[in-house]
Amino acid sequence: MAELFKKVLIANRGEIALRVIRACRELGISTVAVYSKADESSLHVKLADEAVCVGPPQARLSYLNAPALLSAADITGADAIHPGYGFLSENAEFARLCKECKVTFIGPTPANIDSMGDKAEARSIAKQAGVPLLPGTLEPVPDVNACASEAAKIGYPVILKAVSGGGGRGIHVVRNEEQLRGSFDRLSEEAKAAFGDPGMYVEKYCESPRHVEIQVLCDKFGNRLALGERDCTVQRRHQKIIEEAPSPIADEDLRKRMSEAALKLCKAVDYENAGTVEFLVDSDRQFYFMEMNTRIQVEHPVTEMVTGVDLIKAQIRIAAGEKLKLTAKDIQIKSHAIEARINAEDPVRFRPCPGKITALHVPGGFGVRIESFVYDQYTVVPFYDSMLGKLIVHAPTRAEAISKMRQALDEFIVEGIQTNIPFLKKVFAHPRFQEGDFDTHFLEEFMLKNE
Ligand code: MV4
Repeated sequence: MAELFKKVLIANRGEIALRVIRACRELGISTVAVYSKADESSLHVKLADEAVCVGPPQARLSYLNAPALLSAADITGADAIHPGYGFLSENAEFARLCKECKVTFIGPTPANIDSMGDKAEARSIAKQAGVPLLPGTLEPVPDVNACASEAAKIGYPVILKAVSGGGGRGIHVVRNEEQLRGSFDRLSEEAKAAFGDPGMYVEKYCESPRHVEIQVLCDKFGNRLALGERDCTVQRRHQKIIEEAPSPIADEDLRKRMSEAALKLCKAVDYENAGTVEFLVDSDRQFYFMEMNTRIQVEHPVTEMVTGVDLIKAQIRIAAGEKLKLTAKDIQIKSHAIEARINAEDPVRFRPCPGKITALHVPGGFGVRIESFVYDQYTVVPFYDSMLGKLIVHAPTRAEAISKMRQALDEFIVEGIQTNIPFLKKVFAHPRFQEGDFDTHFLEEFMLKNE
């Protein structure tokens, strides 16, 4: 067996930093936290074996500051870096820098990150690998005329997407040529400003899809495993709010076909470590490749609950050169898990709502898991995203999981700051949610307008 790392530096903050610290502890690996000046009193600083301040509050100067992070790894003697999600987790250049500094980046190869980071290239690779795609271009369209002629071939409505976007950024639906001509140049300029790349591609627009994604683990020896799907259809402005596993619309057959497609893509790019292949599923339960996320995701715990696999430990073991011991027959999904993201935001306008937590009671009990970095009297700082943590429930059936989630949310007490807990309670009480009968427009249609 390959030797695991001696010391892992966690290049992140918040709940995911704690999640990684705990996994390292269990594996007998010591940990280095990094923190910004605004995070001095964060739990990840207290729970790690060592902690290094890497800069001022702004993420650009701290959690995104590659030289500072690599210097911290150097002075503490860390032999690996776990990037968590967000920040530098999908930055191929950072993964390359780690290699140059002889520190293992716990994640995919720089080439993996690059090929999936270019959304048109990812489509092209998926197509070659035989993964189902919506009709559309496999390369960026050079200008508005080319875009209009492609759109005419595909048939309206179409969706314009930035090649370097992803996760709902840089996308726009157009329903006719006039709308396309009215927005193409502006979108391309916005993409250039946001991602440094004006490239746009065009795809048939799917009106009422569900977002279903497959978790994969791949080792350095060509062993690849799919760990079932997560349904992340409940979103607001491309912010996921509730995720569950399995998907209410998946059966063994759909899961098998989506898993095979995901693994074909992994094989095509020689993917390594944990990843997620995102699909849209239309109302006829046809699925289409959207993009691949080359990181551990926020919602990974629902997969852990239904498969029994610790995905963070798996990432560390794979990066250290261990072989995947699990095979497809070890993955049997017979229970249900749901995650709700708990955000510090005002429940009406959804605006971030930092401040001091003056009282805190978190739910517990059989099948209730909390992943959070906050504690009583902690002050939520305004510099980062507003997620305080995640509540995950696990039960034999979806109905029981929903019931458990509702009890848990009722037990939750957070005073001093506003949270989205009241909003979550309404979603879980909604008959359409309870029936599993919703698409990506659910929150906008049923929660915001009619309330
Ligand atoms: C789409 C789509 C419909 N048709 N592509 C949004 C996030 C990014 N990963 C892709 N997204 C979409 N792409 C085609 N061809 C609808 C969405 C979409 C969406 C997808 C998943 C979850 C929520 C969504 C909300 C609006 C739009």
